[in-house]
Amino acid sequence: MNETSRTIPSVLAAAIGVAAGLTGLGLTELMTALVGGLTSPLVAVGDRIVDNVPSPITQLAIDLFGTNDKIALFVGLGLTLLLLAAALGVVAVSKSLRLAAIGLASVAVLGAAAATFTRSGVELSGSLPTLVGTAITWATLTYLRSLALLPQKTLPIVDSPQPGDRRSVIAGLLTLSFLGGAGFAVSQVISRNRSARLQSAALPIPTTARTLAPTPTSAQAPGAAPLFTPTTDFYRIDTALRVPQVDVADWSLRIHGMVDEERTLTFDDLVSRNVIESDITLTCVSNTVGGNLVGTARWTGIRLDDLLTEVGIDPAADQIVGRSIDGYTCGFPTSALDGRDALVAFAMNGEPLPQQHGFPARLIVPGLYGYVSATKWLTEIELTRFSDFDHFWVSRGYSALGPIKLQSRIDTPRGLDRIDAGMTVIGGVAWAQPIGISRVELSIDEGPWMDAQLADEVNGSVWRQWSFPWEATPGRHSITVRATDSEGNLQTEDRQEPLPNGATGRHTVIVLVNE
Ligand SMILES: Nc1nc2c(c(=O)[nH]1)N[C@H]1C(S)=C(S)[C@@H](COP(=O)(O)O)O[C@H]1N2
Ligand SMILES: [Mo]
Repeated sequence: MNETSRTIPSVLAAAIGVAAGLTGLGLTELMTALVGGLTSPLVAVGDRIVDNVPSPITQLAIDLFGTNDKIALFVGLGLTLLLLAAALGVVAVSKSLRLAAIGLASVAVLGAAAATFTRSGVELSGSLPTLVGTAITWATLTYLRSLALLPQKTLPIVDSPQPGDRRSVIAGLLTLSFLGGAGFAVSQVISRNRSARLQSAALPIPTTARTLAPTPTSAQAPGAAPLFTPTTDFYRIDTALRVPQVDVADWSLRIHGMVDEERTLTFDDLVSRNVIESDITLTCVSNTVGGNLVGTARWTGIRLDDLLTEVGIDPAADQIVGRSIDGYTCGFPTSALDGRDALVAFAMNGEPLPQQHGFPARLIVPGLYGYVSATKWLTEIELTRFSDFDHFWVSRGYSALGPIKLQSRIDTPRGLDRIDAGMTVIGGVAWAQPIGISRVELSIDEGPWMDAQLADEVNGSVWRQWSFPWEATPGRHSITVRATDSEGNLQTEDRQEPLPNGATGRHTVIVLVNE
């Protein structure tokens, strides 16, 4: 270590590293937003984490952060990179440039590998953004370093800087960090605009052969969640850190595997078929008892059974696999084609599917958890056998089959709500897709079970709303709900975690009633 380098404080060295990292990452993001078909290394690394973390940790993340789990992952990844970049700066400025090069190259190899070996196979252009980003980071790093290590006499500054004056270094690193930050911000704007543009290409929604009447208000119970979940509030669960942006002009749906006649549909082919609407409650296997990873929408699409009858299914096939453009797969039994409205859906609540919910088309199968059935950004339907193919979550510890379990939830009052004594309404939802609910009961303070009032049923695949007028007395009370399905099965009180095939147990809320 020479005299000059020892005079650089480590904070400044770390800041140089961070500035170099920000510049490299920000400009790489900008490049991937501008050039179609390139994957951001940040997203690629995140994807590989999502694909490989053990399922109990995924579930924990969902429990802790809910649908913000992706943001949590990015924040964690960002902080890690920040620390690495700071370390890179310290090593480069105060220790050895060669060591810094080795460090940066190692991170780059990870990033490039993550973007090359993707879920859907080997992506040859995958490492390109990482290479560019690494080059920018290195150039920035060495530039700022040389600025910082420049002997005082060669500094071409008129008001002769004092020894240790580092204005030019700080100005340089702030400028470059700003450039990186701006690159990142612009990349976000570009991607948002592209989403809006791509989505408008799917308009108008075609007229349907079976248009549903508006749902009667008698199907909505007081105190229960809205019968139809507003699209903006609809839960979102998927492994896609960056929502795939699909152009309907390039999109197609290929139906292949154990079929008599393989077929490929364009988006126009899809929407010019026999289109129907169906109200269906979608449920996530990761939903905990009382949780909100469940929502109801009016879906527009074509019937999957019609489509598959046309192509002809080999009787030996027992699994229908839905493959997404991002490599994700669902798989469910051919026996689900029993007349329920299994759909290839392209609209949700009267609008083209939002990007996050699978634009331009997805599967929706009543009665099956989303992880086995509801492939978003659908591009392939493959007929195969369970013995020949495991869908995405199977190797991660979830069951191959995912029928939705009978469940019920109290929406009002919320847990630990403080309410006034007197008449109040308890309300909520219960579901047993596709057969429906026949009874909902409540128990206050573990007392006798009392029947709740059921709102009208929309269909067996939509959650059933219920309410219960309650004379609340002062003090602390527990309210527990249980449901019975239309075949007389009572919701179990046995508690089971979401892994491997859906939570069981009964929802209880504690409420505090004022004097
Ligand atoms: N391509 C793709 N489709 C997917 C998933 C995914 O990770 N990737 N997740 C599934 C799961 S687990 C659920 S619960 C539903 C959720 O659909 P939503 O986000 O529209 O509510 O999508 C399913 N379809
Ligand atoms: Mo899910």
